[in-house]
Amino acid sequence: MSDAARQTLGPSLLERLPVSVQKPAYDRAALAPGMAHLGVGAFHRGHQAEYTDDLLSLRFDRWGVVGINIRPPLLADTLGRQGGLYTRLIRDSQRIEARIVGSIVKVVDSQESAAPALDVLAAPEIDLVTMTVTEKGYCHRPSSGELDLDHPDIVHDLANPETPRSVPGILVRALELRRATHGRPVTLLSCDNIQTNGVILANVVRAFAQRRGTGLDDWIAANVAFPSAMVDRIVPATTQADLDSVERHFGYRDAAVVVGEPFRQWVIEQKFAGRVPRWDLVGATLVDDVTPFEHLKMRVLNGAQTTLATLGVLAGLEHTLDAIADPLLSTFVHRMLVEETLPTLTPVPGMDPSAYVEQSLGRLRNTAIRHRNHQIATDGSQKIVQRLLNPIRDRLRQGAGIGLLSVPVAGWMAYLIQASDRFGKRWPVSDPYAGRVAAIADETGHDPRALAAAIIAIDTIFDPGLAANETFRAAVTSALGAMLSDDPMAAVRDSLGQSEAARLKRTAQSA
Ligand code: CS2
Repeated sequence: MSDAARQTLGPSLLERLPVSVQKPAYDRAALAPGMAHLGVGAFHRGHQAEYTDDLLSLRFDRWGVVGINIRPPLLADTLGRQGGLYTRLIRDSQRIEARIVGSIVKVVDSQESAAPALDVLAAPEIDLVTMTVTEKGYCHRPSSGELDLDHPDIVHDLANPETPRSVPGILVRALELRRATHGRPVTLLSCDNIQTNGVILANVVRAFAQRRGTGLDDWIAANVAFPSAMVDRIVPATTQADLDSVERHFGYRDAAVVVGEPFRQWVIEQKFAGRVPRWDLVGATLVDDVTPFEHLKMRVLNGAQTTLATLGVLAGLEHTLDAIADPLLSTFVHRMLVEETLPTLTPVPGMDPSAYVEQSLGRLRNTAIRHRNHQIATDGSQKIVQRLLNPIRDRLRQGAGIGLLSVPVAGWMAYLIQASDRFGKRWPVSDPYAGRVAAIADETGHDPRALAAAIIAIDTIFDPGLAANETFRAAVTSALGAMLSDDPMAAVRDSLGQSEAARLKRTAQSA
């Protein structure tokens, strides 16, 4: 064995690691698989896999995780070579804490064909499937939460149900195989940042199953649970600098390092089928209704991230930490959350929403977490409904102002428009609607009114009620106009001035 191989993380290195690196406190060799996870990215490694590792240390049981990727990257090259082991670093401005997480017992690459994934998901020893497949993985229409039957992967999978490639297609095929073989119940637990993620997952799986027409949907109704969950920890995509930092600080190589902040939270709807791990013993909260927690997290923390990310890119800033260090953006995001977002939230047991805003903004100021604005702006079309449009709808229903919340909506549009050909490809974007917005920009040119109107007409993102609302259209159009000018931050300054003037007017009227 070469020196490099000897110093690469894997089961044989566990005994030789520095004492400053925490190791699994259980016998990994005795760990058997009991659940699967779809989408083993940084977030899973920094969140659910860590909770499971905590649980295994506290109360050892058959809860090893089989990690499956149906999209790149290949797991065999990283976690696979390391026997599933990886380093989880927690960083804030003061400290760096390293721990080896041992809960992933096996990894399976299923990018070429669904067969390897189906083998795992249909196996009788798998009682639970968690997933982080990103917002777009559900193939739903963000504006309604229903399965998008025009989605090319869904069209493909309905025609070829035994060789699926979409998440709904793969899950339905796995359930079909479970029903035909052992019939054991299973919980499918979404850990993606979509509001009512369990409902959306149930919608897409059951709508697909109904089209199979084999009575499968009735079996699903009786044997499969789709709890909703709110998941939280900021875990940016791992960079080469993160990999290097492990080697520098602790003296070994690890290709699957993940770096996160100290804060973590997991609130899970108590609605399970069959056996489930007792994550509630290690900090997760089980509740009857996740909705108020989801609203709080997605509208406050994620709303702030999307705002800082898109406006940050337009202002030429690289990371969330740079955007929040900017006095104008910091004032803007704080006022937006306090004045417009907070009044849309329903009370959350044991949590003070105002304190939550301050805590969330504090988390975004953690200078050791280098979250790229472009990463957060990725797939913005799938994120703005739960982060911005839903609070806007609630405000409009209350007859309240939306002058601040409309700015990041225009920011999302400007982010995609500026990247289109007509505006000179200033940055590469990744969003399923990027092509559509670029085509709109090509047809409409620079006129903000025409641009905003054509984008708002995309009914899979903007529901018809919101799209027809004149206050919304006017606010977005005015912000978009400023954002496409030479001084994009004028939109931010103007909206703050206008909302302050409106507030003073209301105070004078009520005096
Ligand atoms: C981020 C989230 O990339 C993004 O969309 O806003 O991944 C965010 O960091 C997590 O939801 C925090 O829990």
